[in-house]
Amino acid sequence: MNRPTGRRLLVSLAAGAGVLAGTFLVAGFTPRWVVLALARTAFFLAPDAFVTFGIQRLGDLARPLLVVGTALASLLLFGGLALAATLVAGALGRERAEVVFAVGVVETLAAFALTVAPVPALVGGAVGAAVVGLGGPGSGGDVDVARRDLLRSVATAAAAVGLAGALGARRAMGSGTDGADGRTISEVEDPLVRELLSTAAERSLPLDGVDPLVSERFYEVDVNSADPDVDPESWTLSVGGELGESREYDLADLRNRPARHRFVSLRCVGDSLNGSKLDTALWTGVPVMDLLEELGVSDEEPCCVYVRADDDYYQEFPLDALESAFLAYGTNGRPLPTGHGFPVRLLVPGHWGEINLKWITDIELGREERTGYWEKRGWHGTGPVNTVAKLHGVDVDGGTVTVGGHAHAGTRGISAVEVSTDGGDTWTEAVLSDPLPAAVAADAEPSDPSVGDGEAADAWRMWRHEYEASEPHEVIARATDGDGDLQEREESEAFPSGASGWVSRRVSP
Ligand SMILES: Nc1nc2c(c(=O)[nH]1)N[C@H]1C(S)=C(S)[C@@H](COP(=O)(O)O)O[C@H]1N2
Ligand SMILES: [Mo]
Repeated sequence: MNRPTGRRLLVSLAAGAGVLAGTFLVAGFTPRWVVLALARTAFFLAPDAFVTFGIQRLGDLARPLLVVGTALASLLLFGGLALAATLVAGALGRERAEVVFAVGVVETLAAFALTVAPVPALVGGAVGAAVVGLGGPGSGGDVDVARRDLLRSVATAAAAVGLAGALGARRAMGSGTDGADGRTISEVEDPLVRELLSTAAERSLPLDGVDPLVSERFYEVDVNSADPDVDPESWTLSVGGELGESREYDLADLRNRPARHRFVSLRCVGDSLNGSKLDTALWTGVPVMDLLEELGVSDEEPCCVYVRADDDYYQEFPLDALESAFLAYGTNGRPLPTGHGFPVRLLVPGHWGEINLKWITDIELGREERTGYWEKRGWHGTGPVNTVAKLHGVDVDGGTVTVGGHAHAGTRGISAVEVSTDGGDTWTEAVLSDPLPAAVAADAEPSDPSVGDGEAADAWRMWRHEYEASEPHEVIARATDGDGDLQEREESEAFPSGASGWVSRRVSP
């Protein structure tokens, strides 16, 4: 490769970087950024086995790897387009200004085709064209680039990337989407929410390094690399569908209905046996059945619910699951964080996380079974959760060992957690936290005696066990659900129906 061609290539790559930076400046880390738009397309087109492998083997790394991989692919794509445009326009003997214009048009069109977002596409195209312009493309088939021009061009692209990076870092710091906003309970405005959160804090068992009954950091699982940014003003939910009447609700419609506060745990079917994709929050919202009853869709005997969300995620599940389902617009006394479905998500107590749709837009009833997003990829996660006792806390203080964690069995509830330190020959019952309180109407008085009463229909409990030991040993934990059924002993991986087995850990006093 001779020198001028090498320089031309570099200018084109710099233009590609300029497009990535320019679109990012406007779109930020959203699906309107070309890289994430490409990632989304790739993910939806990828073979199912590949996606399942990614989730299974790469776990939390899958998402960053996908983003980095797609960023490189986008760089090559937009760099290649810049090169093609300059070569073609140059071969046609166009003037320098026309060559630059051609690059701008090609980059803008390509960015628009990926994102369907005109403003980021235009800005991306403009930055790409500017980089090429400074790189001084020749005309009339002359594709030489002077060294000084090359430096200017690369410096412009680097500046655009730097600016985009700085802006991205600021935005990332400004918007915590993980639900951990660092507030203390006393800073929560609503007195009833404050009362419920205090009750949860009081009932939490003290365990080093283990979340209390309301998670401090709520896990996130998404099929896309960036969360959709839904405009709460124009958001609507369509309910009904194929059977009978349909109706659209906006956020104000939901907020004007009688609301409830409710503790609900969520667990991902992809959570490993002793993994951390199990969390609990206090959610605020309205029962789905209230909306369906108003529509009167029950006489045609629908079997199935089809739900869809703003990020193109979709699921199907049996109608019974909807009985106690809930449309939540609040969590722990504030609006839902973006990462957990702002403005509204579905909660289906007792069922694996995957049918708890975030950014929900459609609830439709029908008479045929369909295949949901994860079922299409081989998972069986539309049913009730498995029973599990997690063992996350192990504290050794001299000869005193304290073990504990959370136990969850969905709507079946937990009736006991037992611990064995002799390989399963003998079992001792652990201390269980008091259950989290049942759902309450959001207009109840905090002092009302019913507040804090009852038992949440789907929330984990905490367990704790303290004992003396002098030798290294294995400690095993197992739960019994509210129906009296013992946690499944046979070990299985999360794929396809959720992990099973009893958690054990080595302890060295
Ligand atoms: N719209 C949408 N909803 C979704 C998902 C998604 O990718 N998109 N992921 C699902 C999965 S697999 C799980 S486990 C839960 C996780 O909810 P969380 O991220 O709030 O913890 O959301 C579910 N709802
Ligand atoms: Mo999940």
